[in-house]
Amino acid sequence: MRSLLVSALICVFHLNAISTHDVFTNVAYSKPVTLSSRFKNVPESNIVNGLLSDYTHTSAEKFPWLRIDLRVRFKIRLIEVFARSGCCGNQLHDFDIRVGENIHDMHFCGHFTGHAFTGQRIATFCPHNTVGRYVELQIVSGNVNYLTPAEVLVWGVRVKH
Ligand SMILES: [Ca+2]
Repeated sequence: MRSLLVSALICVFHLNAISTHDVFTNVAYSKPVTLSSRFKNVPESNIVNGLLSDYTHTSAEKFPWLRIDLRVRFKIRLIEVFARSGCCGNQLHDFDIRVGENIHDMHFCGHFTGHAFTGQRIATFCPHNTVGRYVELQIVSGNVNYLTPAEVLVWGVRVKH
């Protein structure tokens, strides 16, 4: 009887542990994207369409940026950025990633130093318990830059309150 009770308690604890486990998904998929500028008619939505074979493209700027609006608040753990896959991966370089609940109050999540290679995946873990609705990526070095990632994945879980 006693062992049965212990087993039951372990089972309840185990179920509780499972039910509170966060399941992170790519919450950037198909969400609205804003670019600091747009090169020709390359769609900004290309960075959230699930394909690594296309990309978006700003005009030449000193510090080009993009912003994804996740629509609601998420706890964000990991952000993956993919350089374009056909050529020119080195256009993606020296960028900051910021996350915030308000576009006027963005918080540093991570930084990539140097030039990406073509097709490179760059993974950035945000600080523990990062919560936000907006994700920004901005090149912060150089004078003439094009921001041309192929895809951005934001791994998050919905915040209810
Ligand atoms: Ca894409």
